[in-house]
Amino acid sequence: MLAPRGLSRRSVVVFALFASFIVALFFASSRMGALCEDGSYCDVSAFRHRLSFGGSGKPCSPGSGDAIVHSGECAHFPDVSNVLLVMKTGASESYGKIPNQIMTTLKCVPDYLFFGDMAQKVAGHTIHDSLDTVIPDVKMKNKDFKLYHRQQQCPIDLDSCNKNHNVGQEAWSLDKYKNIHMAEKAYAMRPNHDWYLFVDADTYVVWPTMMKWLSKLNPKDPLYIGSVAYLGNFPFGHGGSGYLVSQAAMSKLFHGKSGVANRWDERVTHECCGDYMFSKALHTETGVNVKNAVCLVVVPQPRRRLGIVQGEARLTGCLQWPTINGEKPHTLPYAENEWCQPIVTMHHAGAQEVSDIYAFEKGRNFSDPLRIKDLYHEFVEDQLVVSRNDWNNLSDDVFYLNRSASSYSDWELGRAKKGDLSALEAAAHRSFDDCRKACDGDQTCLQYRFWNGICSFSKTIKHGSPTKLESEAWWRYKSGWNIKRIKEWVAAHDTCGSVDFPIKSWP
Ligand SMILES: *[C@@H]1O[C@H](CO)[C@@H](O)[C@H](O)[C@H]1NC(C)=O
Ligand SMILES: *[C@@H]1O[C@H](CO)[C@@H](O)[C@H](O)[C@H]1NC(C)=O
Ligand SMILES: CC(=O)N[C@H]1CO[C@H](CO)[C@@H](O)[C@@H]1O
Repeated sequence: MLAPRGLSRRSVVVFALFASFIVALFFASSRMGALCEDGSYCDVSAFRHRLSFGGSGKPCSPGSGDAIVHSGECAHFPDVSNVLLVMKTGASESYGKIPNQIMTTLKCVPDYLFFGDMAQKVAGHTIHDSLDTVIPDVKMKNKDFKLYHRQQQCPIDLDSCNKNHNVGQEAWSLDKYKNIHMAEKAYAMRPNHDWYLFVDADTYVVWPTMMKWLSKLNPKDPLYIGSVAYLGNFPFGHGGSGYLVSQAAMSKLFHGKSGVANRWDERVTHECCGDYMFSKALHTETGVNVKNAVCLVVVPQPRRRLGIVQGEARLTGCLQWPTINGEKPHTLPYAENEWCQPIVTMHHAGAQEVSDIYAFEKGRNFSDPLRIKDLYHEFVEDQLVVSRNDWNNLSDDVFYLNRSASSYSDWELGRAKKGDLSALEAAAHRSFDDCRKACDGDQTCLQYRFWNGICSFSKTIKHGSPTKLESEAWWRYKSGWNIKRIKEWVAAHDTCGSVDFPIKSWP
């Protein structure tokens, strides 16, 4: 480059340095796109995060598009750059669930990975095939992989190819092979995060509260934290509720090793579930066991059939912490022990629920903690009415029934109150109205349900959901709430102290 006449040699040197800086900057920024292909988006903070070995990235830069960057939606969102979110999905559900997550809870999250059972691009976002590294022999010989192969051969949209199959069952059978592989892949792709948070595509993560909790834990401790369920006597973090694995635990499991997940492929064919297998693998390879952040969760339906028992306080002696949670606003029990507690995940949240909870969080400027009671006030309080037909309010604390009037299961008979019944209690099983009168007569009863000749009380507030419309009156559900008593209960419990989190340190 020619120096213009009249400039000193020093000016020329400064100019040349400046020019090369501009060229270098231009070059570096064009490289960033390539470096960020897996996560949600590429910006300088994600790039810097990668260089800074995961410790303390810049505060969250919002969303993927420039429009979001300037809208300020993420202005109050916490810095989550030390957590890698690893979301599990399947090709048969990904188009329905992933775009909604991206547009809501992931909007302000700088980096995350999606893993499924097929390599896909959903709304421009990469879904990695967690199963491409499963031992070929296992994949070829096993009917669990029927869906996997069909998906790969599908020449049109997957919904059409899956339409004539029981895809729910097939996706469930395939799902268990994913967990260890996706953990291994996530660690290989992002080895430097402090925390790895594994969730499903219908899990809602309450980021501000999650970050407050994580700030009290040390990722250098080998931690694996979840909502504990048991298979046989073996504990594991329930996948849908989400589980957290610290940097120390992940590196113990994967650092400097290869083929860790492959060591389990054959074994998985004989076992039930991927989250359970992850716990087995982690325990066997490193000795790290799951720590419980919850004891109070209703087991998702498919698991019941497989004989898994969710952790209960009496089994584990743990505190009643629903912080990592398998429930959502309308199925959560609102009760003494949980009311003031923080909540960091919810499960079985449909797209609308994810969207609604996100809007709520945004409306409160992503403040923390989100307590269980906040969900009650926002979502449930205004919906409670005196009674609802064809509705199950999940009341199941105490049952009143007539043993000789119908045949009842051992579970139902076990819950039935025996002896010492008041006149109201003795009549409770006769009708919905008798059930209501009995509930009104018991100071601890907040709500009740009548079904199948059983009157059941609940001492906690649960909203529940509609039931199938049965033609025979005997089989129709009807639920009622003692609104006045519930309001008094809420008023008496609504003042909370400072927030407390379940697991504070290790060991
Ligand atoms: C949220 O923040 C904005 C400004 O940053 C403020 O005007 C508004 O009142 C806040 N809302 C709540 C619920 O705190
Ligand atoms: C219980 O059911 C039996 C058989 O239907 C009936 O004869 C009896 O009167 C019932 N008892 C009460 C307390 O309702
Ligand atoms: C806990 C409880 O009562 N669960 C019930 C909720 O409602 C469904 C059907 O409406 C029942 O199958 C569950 O047992």
